[in-house]
Amino acid sequence: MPRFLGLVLFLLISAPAANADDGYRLWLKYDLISNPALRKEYASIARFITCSENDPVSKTACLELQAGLQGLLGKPVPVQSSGFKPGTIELVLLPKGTPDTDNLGKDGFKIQPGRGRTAILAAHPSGLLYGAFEFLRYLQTEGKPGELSGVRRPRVQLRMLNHWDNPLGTIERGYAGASLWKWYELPETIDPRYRDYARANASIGINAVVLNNVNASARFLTPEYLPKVKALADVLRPYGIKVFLSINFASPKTLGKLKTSDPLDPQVRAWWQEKVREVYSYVPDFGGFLVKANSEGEPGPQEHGRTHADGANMLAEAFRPHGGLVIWRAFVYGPDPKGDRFKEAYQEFKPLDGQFAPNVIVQVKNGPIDFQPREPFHPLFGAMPKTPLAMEFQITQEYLGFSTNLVFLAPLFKECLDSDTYARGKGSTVARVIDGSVHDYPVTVMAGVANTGSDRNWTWHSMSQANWYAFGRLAWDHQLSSARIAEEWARMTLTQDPSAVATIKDILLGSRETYVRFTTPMGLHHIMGQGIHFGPEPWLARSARPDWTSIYYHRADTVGLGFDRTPQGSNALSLYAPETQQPWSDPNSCALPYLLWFHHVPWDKPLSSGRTLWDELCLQYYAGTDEVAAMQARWETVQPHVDPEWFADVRGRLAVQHREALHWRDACVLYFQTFSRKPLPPGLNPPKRTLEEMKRIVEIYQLR
Ligand code: GCW
Repeated sequence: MPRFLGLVLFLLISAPAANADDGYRLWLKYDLISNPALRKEYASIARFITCSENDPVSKTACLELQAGLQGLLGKPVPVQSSGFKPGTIELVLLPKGTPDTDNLGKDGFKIQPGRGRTAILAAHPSGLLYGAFEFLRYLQTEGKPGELSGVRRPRVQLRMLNHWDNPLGTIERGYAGASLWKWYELPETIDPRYRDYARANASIGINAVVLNNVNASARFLTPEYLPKVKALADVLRPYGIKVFLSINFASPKTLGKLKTSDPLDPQVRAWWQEKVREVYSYVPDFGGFLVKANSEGEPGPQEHGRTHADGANMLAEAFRPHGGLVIWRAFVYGPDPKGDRFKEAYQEFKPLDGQFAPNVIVQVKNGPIDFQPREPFHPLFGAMPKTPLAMEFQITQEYLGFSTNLVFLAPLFKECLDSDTYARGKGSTVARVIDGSVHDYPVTVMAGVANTGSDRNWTWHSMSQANWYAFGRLAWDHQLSSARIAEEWARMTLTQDPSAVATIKDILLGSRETYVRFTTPMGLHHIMGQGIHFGPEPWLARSARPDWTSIYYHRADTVGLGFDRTPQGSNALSLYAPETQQPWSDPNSCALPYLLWFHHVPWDKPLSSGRTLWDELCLQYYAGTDEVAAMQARWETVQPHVDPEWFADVRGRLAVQHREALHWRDACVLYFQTFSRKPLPPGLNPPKRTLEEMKRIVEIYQLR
């Protein structure tokens, strides 16, 4: 064989398959639609695009539509600025005063299929952008005629990612590599990834981004960093995305060299006003500040004897001339060993309702503790009628197995959004508090702590891309079901094969409950490894603060398990409306997923399942672990239908997840057994490892 032929053969064999999928393209693949009949049908309605608008966002809409259609249909789709030929998709900005414009609002759009022409109508360019992506989604998910037409409007105005990215490129609680933002080479060098990030966000309706960590460095407000922020804002703007920054409340002192950062000090107020003016000189459409104050050691107004409202209002005043917002976080808790962390944000913020300036929004985590695998909704939702409340979800899996575990978060988000606060009677769901319809909030925000990073596939665990997708879709429309979101994502990202789609959807939909079962069943919470928040450490009894230990939360003793939050205990239950309290207040009828959130339950108490607490607990740990094995088996069945690289990646990670589930199961069952002093229920094989061995394994997780 001639030498060069050998080389060619070698290259052919060793080159990755043409369709190898490294995950970079996310759900925006735009590969050729494989069904020829469908392709033909779609091609007949998408032969040309007409777009006469010249603003940057409308132009983006047009180019995205063109690129997407060309990929999906496998042929050029020319763009024209006017004219009409059969098969035209027309992007139309409705003139002000057209009856439809009010109805569509800022970001809404209407798709009107007609004979030979499909119109995408909007009142603002961003509506055209979202309409273009909706049209593409319709093709990508092989939509049926009739599904396309109609008006779509987001239910929440600001659909926002919060990046916990630091100036030196690390990400707090980030598991997908380094920060996307290469601060050291900005503003001169613009990584093409910024644009791809913007596209992905725009395709799911995300329109706001906080670039840096809430544990904020004052550095971002310096003349060294503001040009970098401007460079990023310039890339994101054509995709309809506004930029926000997290700030450090002590900046007047650290950066401005003032004697104090007291929010009522006139010099401090003037400093912030000047600083905000300077920020706007770089980014004229700047969104505002996100603030973590007097929380986990971050500076804030309380050091100066002032309230959260004083601090927020001072900043709000600085933003008023520019139309910007102050998003003030409610994640605060004090180290009171006798207190209950569950109640602290409520006690701090509820009395301030009505005291915040109109351009302040208070951002509340979904649950009262901290992004646990399952939490009851935060009692502040529904309790602050005069203060717009933003939702803060966590997309990065800080407490959900980082990126080695497959956990689809849409069901977690939905469970919280669908909870009823009863603030204005039945149906006052958390979702309706957030979208402003319960209390008529003038500004509405849903934020998610991002799970993106510099890894090629953006999220490290390739299936975690679904969580970024789900967050955006739910921020746009909280009425979408988890099942629909899972199906859309699977079709756009992985396969069109109906049985494989069904299997992937099932895996996704069950995954969060499985994770809860093998880590924190029945309402256990905050029993994970200290510091890194990974793996089980239910025995953790000493830490810098009592509310960072595990025993503070599970309260195991020889009598039973769980945190009594009834009137006999901390009475945190009383923070909820009576109708919300009712199903949780009686240990005999409390739904099992919430039981140990609210009750200290005797080990041998019979539960609604017919088993005792101890038996049920063991069963849950074992069932959760077995469910991971079942996920592994189900994933094997999709092999013929998904990209080999993806398949192998997920297969490997599921194997890791199974090993970790066994750690959780064995560690927790053996540890709680030291209190229950009971054997495992019949049919369950006792762990092969001892508690001491488990402690050693977990200790190794924590080693530096
Ligand atoms: O969940 C905790 C995290 C911290 C985080 C904090 C917060 C950014 O462990 O890493 O800090 O919450 O939300 O402020």
